[in-house]
Amino acid sequence: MAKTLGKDTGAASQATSFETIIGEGGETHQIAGADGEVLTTQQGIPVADDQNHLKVGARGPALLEDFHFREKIFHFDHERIPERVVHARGFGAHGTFTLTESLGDITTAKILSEVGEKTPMFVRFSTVSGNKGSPDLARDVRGFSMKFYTKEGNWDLVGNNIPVFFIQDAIKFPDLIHAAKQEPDRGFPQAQTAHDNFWDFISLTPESMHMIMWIMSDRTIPRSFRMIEGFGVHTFRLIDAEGKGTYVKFIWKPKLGLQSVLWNEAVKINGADPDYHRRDLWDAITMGTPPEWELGVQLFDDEFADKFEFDVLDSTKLIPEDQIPLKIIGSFVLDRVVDNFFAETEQVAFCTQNVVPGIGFTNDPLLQGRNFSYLDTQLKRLGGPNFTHIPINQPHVPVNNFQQDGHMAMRNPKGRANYEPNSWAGPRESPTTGYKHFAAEETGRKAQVRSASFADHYSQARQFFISQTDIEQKHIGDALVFELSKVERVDIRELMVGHLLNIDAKLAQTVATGLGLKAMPAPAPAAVETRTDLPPSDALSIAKTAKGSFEGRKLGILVTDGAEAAIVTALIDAVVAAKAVYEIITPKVAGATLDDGTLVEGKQKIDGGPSILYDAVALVLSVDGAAMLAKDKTAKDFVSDAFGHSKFIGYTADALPLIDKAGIGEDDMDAGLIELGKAADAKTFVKTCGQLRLWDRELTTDLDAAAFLAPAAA
Ligand code: HDD
Repeated sequence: MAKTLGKDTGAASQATSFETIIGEGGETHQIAGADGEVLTTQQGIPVADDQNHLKVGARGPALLEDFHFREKIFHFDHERIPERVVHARGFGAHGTFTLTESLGDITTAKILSEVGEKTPMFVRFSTVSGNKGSPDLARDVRGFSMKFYTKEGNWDLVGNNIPVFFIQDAIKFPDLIHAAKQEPDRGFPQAQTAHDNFWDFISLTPESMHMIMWIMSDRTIPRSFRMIEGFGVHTFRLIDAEGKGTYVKFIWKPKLGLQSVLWNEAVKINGADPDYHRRDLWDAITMGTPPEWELGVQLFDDEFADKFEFDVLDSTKLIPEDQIPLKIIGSFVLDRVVDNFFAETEQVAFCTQNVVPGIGFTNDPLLQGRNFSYLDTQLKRLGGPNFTHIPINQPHVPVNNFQQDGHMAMRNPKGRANYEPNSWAGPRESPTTGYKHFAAEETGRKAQVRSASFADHYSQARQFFISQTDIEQKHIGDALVFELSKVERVDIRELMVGHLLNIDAKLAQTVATGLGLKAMPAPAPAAVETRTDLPPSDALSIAKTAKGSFEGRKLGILVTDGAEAAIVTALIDAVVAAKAVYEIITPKVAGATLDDGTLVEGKQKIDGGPSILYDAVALVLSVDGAAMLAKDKTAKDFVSDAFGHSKFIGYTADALPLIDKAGIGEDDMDAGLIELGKAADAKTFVKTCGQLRLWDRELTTDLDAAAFLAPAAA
């Protein structure tokens, strides 16, 4: 006998009503009310029972006749599509690009020439080497793919957060990716380059050395997608109405500035919140603080290309902003999260060859190969040639052609003509508005060759390294030592140090010391000697371009019962004024009762809110609260990690026993520990947090600092 449990008006999220009853076997049935939505099969047939499949008797065998059961299981069995072979882990959002400066004199592309034009767009951020379920804070390049739904069709810019790439010719891409991903015999490591195969390939591929400097830098452990730059990497071409070309590189800069975390922090974030980056973007958009980027271009002609030190077709090289300053032409904002992750983020299909009239390719041998690969990949992933019919991939302009049929065809034209030329009706060519490829003059011998102009593999690697601040250089050394320490073959470690010798002697020495090499290996053979005349460029450093603001960052406020309400309130006010956000962390998630009797709710219980999730922390504790937390390992880790990660820590005097028990003695108290004696101190503290980290502290908290501080070998 069914037993009625009660009626529900579905107040939480649904407007429809339902009745909940318990079935004979004790299972729960939710029965649609009079105005309720009725569950149906894919054929629209109403379903009476979604808890039990059809059987002979209550304990008998299943019957094939149960079409609802079979359809439901069949559909579930086919829910997955192949994950992307690279960049499998990703997160997307919708936004709008607005043009502020016209490039109408050098391109016919409307999106780049009509000032004020707002173009809807979709962006997908990703990591490269991990699978779909890998953690967000893997040390990895971030993909930065953009689809612009322009008035002239879709334009895809499929870039990264690093302006150069590992290889020069697309034919090496499968080797690079095989080497970076899990080793084929054992199926690990996941989302890590710290293993033999990767470094074996790299040490035998000197063209990757510039990229290696970038991936060993803090760029590959970003604080947030909102705080990374984007680069189109290749030299593209803009084309005007007369068919004249202008070379262009696309670069986008985050309004919040660049920021990264520390490696020790990244490792812990991956455990505490593997979705750290996607949650951060989701939160920022849904809380009404949408991230924004400026889109800049570097424009140049053949004359510059001919005199530039390197080949502009070589994707392992960049053009320093000091040589060609960035021209900011617009900005885009990401202000809408997806309705459905699968439909949008998973099914979005970016193709480098999707360009609109006025934008063209160059002969960059990496780009030429990509233009084949992406379309090919979509066929495999999305199962047929009609992936452009999926809403996220559909252009926002009419699509008219005679391509027809195929799997899941959703756009099926009416009428008799399905060919052209024809004597019926239908779309026709347009020599005036149609896409015209750049009419390049090409000559040459048919051969499998690499241009000699691509042969310098170390000079820009060195330029990048010398452009970093001391602490950034230290991080590059730390990362190399960490990764190469995971490499089992000593000859690979040595060969890598040999390459580093061609980049910077001190870096090579730091890494050799860090690895405990017995002797310095010989420099790796170089096709072209490293140039030492390339000047440092500030734009290549995260620290040198810092904005000095706490905007968009997050303060973690640890609070116990009896803590000073005035300080908590002042901190919250200061954070809000700084356009930042905060989370209250309490010993129990229900919250803490402050000294004025108010209850402040906890967003996190302390075990779920370690300090690695915050940009800075404040300890607002009562005497009893501090005494209690001083005995708690998690609370001590909260403080010692924040200290070890060079974060700013605000504290009330009563919190000192916890600070002490966290291993921070009186001698360790530095300018990054700021006492919150009175409410007004909160403002000063949050302003100081705008410096983001007290980097000097790292030299006293890290064993590897010794190797870094040692003088370079002669
Ligand atoms: Fe690629 C995906 C970026 C070289 C072949 N690539 C992919 C994505 C990004 C990049 C961001 C994810 C797209 C998404 O979000 O869906 N790839 C780059 C950059 C490169 C690059 C910046 C060098 C400058 N890629 C590259 C080469 C090849 C590929 C040389 C092959 C010859 N890439 C692919 C692919 C992927 C892809 C296999 C996998 C999934 C997809 O395309 O849609 O076709």
